[in-house]
Amino acid sequence: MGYTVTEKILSSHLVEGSLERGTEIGIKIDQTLTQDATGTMAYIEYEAMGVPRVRTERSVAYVDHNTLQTGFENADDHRFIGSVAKKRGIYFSRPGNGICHQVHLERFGIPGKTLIGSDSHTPTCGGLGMIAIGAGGLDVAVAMGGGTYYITCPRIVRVELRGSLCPWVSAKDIILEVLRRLTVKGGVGKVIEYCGEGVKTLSVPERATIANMGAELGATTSVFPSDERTLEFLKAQGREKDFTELSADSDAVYDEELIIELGELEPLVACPHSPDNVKKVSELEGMKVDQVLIGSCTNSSLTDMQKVAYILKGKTVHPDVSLGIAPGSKQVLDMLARSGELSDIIGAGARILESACGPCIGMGQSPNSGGVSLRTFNRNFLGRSGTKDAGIYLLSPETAAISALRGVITDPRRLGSMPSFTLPEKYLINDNMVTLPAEPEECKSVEVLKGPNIKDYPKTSPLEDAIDAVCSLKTGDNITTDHIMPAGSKILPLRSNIPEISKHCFEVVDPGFPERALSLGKSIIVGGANYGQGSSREHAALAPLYLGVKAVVVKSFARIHRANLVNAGILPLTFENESDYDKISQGDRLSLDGLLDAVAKGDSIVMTDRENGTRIPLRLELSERERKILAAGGLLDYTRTKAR
Ligand code: MIC
Ligand code: SF4
Repeated sequence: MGYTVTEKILSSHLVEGSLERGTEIGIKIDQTLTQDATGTMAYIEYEAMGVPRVRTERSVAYVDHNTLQTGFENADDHRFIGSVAKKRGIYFSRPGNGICHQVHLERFGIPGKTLIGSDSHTPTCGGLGMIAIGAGGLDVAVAMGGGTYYITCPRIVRVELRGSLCPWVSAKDIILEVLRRLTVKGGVGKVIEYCGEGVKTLSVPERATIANMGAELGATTSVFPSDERTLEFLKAQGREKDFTELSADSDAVYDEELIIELGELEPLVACPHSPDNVKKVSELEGMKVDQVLIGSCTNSSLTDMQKVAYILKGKTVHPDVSLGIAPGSKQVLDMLARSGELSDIIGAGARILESACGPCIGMGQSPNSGGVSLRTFNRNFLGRSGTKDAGIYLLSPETAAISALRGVITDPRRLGSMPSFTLPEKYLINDNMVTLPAEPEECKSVEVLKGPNIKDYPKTSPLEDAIDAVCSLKTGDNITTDHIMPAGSKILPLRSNIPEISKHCFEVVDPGFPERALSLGKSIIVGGANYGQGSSREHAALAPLYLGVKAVVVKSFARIHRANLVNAGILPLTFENESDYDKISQGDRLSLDGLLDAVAKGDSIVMTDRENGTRIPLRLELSERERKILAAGGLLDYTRTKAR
């Protein structure tokens, strides 16, 4: 029996377990990445572990999220990250160098290697044939220290791409079609592996767009083969020595299959407030637009920007529209500047933003009240743009650019014939914004620079045998980590200060939650299906930990958030019968007994609702390792005790 690309990479990195679907496996991690919004905490955790130098083949620390710097906090975080990177053997990508996933794809990703990153869109490098996975900061810190990374052995979905795309239909439309079919829950516990003749028609940056937004499916990751198109990209980046060929065996066995006829796809758009609320652009044509934003780690490659420049050249942005453009990296921006295409973009009236996440994470450019904002990004969760009543639509750069000119949503196929856009033979290579770490003998003298806003990891305590606590919050389905721990320009500067950021926990759902939880001392959250989807931010577990949340009881969890809860020592419990969800009300007194035993060896536990005496059976699906972590009070304590 042959192997899939996923199995080939996983088996060559397997440290624990076997590739049996649904069981926990441990894999060796070759590369890590962090960004600044999750990185400060990841490096606080790394420093607490006491490993002098990273033990990976390559670890890179990026600064791309918190670049608005409206106070000292972000700049202090950047300085802290830079100093830890220098001391601990980590490459430091300075602010201005670009968005972590775009830069990692260009300069560091290597086919066949494993990468974890403290950001949910780390799978972008799946476009290069890597197994690249988003994780919580603490998992990344452990991997930097040489520790094994654990995941549930995924089911593998074969997505066969047939034929080729029609003019002005692009990679974004492919992933929107996958989202339309599978939904935001459809990828949980799975790797999405692309194959078929259609794959060869897509360049690495196009594949990266698709792998990037696989995060919105809840997938563990997405992966493409490494083939002649991969070699073409690596050559153009001056990195052909990093190439290895990698493809699935012809008799490889998959768990599920999906076929997409590329020639039948039309331009698509994800409507508010979920990336799977997908419609055809043609159905929405004529809708008035207030804002258009082009960029983010999904769609900010050189070719994306060249298409935009071509569409905008010699025209003017519609008078009622504000168009913002953020090229994904310094390499992209510099090449656009040299070719004159940047001038075409500026000439049309676009507002040029720095090469960073910016508006994608609510760092500026919030739309007007009730505004319609078209974005080439990957997430349109409620409130993420900074304007709660705005409607955010996710679409391709082609659709975004023509709509910005016309002032209404417009099908880009109206542009008529399309010139061919090909990758440059040579990208402009200048890594001068990547600071190398100090040599091992010099690193002792490097000082770690901590600003006053950088506080310690919250207090943890070992698991207690009984929890008697009030349900401090009951939520519905598909709660995102943006609901739990919102981002945006006001809250992001608090990422390295858990006591302060906790005051905003669940702000968009129930602003009274933080105070209520704190005054209760201990509490339990009850939620619906796919709880914790979206961003990898471990703050969505650390803030509840600080506020005294002991357990989260839901219908089902999203992968990264569940792992972050375990890492924080918070019990992740699921209903045995989903209908029991209806029996609990917010404010009910809930109790769990015999936890030490159950966490040590059980797979179920009964929770009693003291208000009405109802006994609710819950599932406790834990690996042996997770049992020990929870008993110790979290991964940090567990790692420390193991090291002793
Ligand atoms: C996001 O797109 O939501 C983020 C901001 O990049 C997050 C990380 C974070 O919250 O810092 C992610 O995707 O993991
Ligand atoms: Fe940055 Fe947006 Fe990508 Fe997250 S999704 S890494 S905020 S560009």
